[in-house]
Amino acid sequence: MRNTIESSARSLLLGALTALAAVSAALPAAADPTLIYSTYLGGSLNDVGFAVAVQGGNTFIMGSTNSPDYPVVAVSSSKYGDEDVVQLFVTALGPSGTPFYSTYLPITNDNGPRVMQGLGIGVGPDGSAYVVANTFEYGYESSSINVVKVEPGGALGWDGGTGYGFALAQGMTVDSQGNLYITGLDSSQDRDTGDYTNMAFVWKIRADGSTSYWTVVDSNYFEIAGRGIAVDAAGNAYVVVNRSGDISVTKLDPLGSVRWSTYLGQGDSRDIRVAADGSLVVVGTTTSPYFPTLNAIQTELRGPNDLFLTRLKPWGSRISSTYLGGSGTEEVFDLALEASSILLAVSSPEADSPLRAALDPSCGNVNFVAKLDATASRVLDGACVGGSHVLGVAVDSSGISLAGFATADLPLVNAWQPSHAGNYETFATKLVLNDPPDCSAATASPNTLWPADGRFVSVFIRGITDPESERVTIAMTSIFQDEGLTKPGTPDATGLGAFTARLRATRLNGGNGRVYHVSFTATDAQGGACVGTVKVCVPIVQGGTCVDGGARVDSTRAN
Ligand SMILES: [Ca+2]
Ligand SMILES: [Ca+2]
Ligand SMILES: [Ca+2]
Repeated sequence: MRNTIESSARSLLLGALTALAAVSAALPAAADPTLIYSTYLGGSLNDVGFAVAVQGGNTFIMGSTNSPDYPVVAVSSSKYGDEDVVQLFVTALGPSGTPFYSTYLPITNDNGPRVMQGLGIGVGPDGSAYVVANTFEYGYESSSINVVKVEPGGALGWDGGTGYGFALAQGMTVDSQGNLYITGLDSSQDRDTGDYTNMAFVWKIRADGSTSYWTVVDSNYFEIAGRGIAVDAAGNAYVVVNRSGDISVTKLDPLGSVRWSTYLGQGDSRDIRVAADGSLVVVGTTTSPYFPTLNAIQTELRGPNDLFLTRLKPWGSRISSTYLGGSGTEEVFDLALEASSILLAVSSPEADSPLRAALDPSCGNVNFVAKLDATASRVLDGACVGGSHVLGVAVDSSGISLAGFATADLPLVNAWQPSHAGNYETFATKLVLNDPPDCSAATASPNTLWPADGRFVSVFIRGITDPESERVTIAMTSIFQDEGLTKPGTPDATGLGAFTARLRATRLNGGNGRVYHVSFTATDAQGGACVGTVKVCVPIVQGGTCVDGGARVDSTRAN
């Protein structure tokens, strides 16, 4: 257990704060994402954003800092400790990227150098933020879990946690009632033998700070930990547990009793989320060539390890499971779901990774966000943010919020802090990463009007697809024809702005058939759009064809 804590402390904390000195050279941002805002957040020493949450259009970033001048906004009680303490911060930004509060969090048990390692942040329905961290004391082989509630305006609410021992939080979430769930590992030592028993636990804390339950999901003399936790609308918790290299998912009912547990495969899980339809998404890494796959993008392990992404029915049976990775070593830092996609904050450095297929090649070797469709059957898109390393991702209908750390070269858009203050710097970037609908296969339905009896016929646009399978809205923008109006002063078509065109089923006698040119815009739920034009023929004789003389006459104008 001591080894686990020491290595966790070393790899998580020193890894993030000091070992990543060799950040790749300045690279331009990919052209694809639309940045809503992008700003540095930080002071003159090290500032690393570890996690991000969104609620009510606002973005909440938490992380660790030892900067004496981390920006503080609107919180008079905010207090910096000293350079020997790596402290927590929370910064809450409004929809345009301006912080409405930003504060240091208090140092727990303040009696010497220590590091408070940010783990996660969740936001309750009232805008209260719940922060979970682990504190490591220098010179002591111990750690504690810290929990802090931050009120909607940034004032400190309650705080709590475990005493110093061998507990380590590794996953957290907040449900729609403001209940906080933490999973991780805890350890107890037998007084007689000195042996340690390690436990994967789930700790549910109500919004008022009281404990609802603490449940040991599994225990082992070897390595074991709850790695991620998610909660469904009914208050059932789903925890993903690593046990000596084996991954399982366990469901707990709202009182903390185990309902079922299912085995996923060998590897190191990172997180779990509940999708809108109640299905579960689990991500992590694996070195196993035998990780079970089903309906997979990638069926074989590449290189020393790959990511895995497994989807489960609400009762635990597998829907799909895939490797995701190239010939190099991959890592996944965070997972976020929206209705039509799955977002991953990843490191996947090799060009042969499917996660890089939709990423701008100029992104280089930085952590980035990859977007898959909701069924994990396709990689839709990806985005990096200059030379920055993405560690956290959250999403709502207004966009994707990212957190992590930057050394320089952050693209600045509506930047509240446009300059890099020194060393590692947190950043806050919100972007829209959307593929617009595809109009290239659009057709008119019907595409031939017969009989040519002068009726007005409704014509629909078919064949529009959206890469994220979003609902697409169609609006007619123009309707032209290749011959003169049937009755001068009277339109042959209506429907501009509507989703159907109404076309007169007629043509000039003695002509070669009438061709209507119907142009439209197709817009998806995120505002992505394509335009297209379809043709509709009114032949001279039944079954005949039309010769297109071009879009010469505006069918909708009465002249
Ligand atoms: Ca790999
Ligand atoms: Ca800094
Ligand atoms: Ca789209």
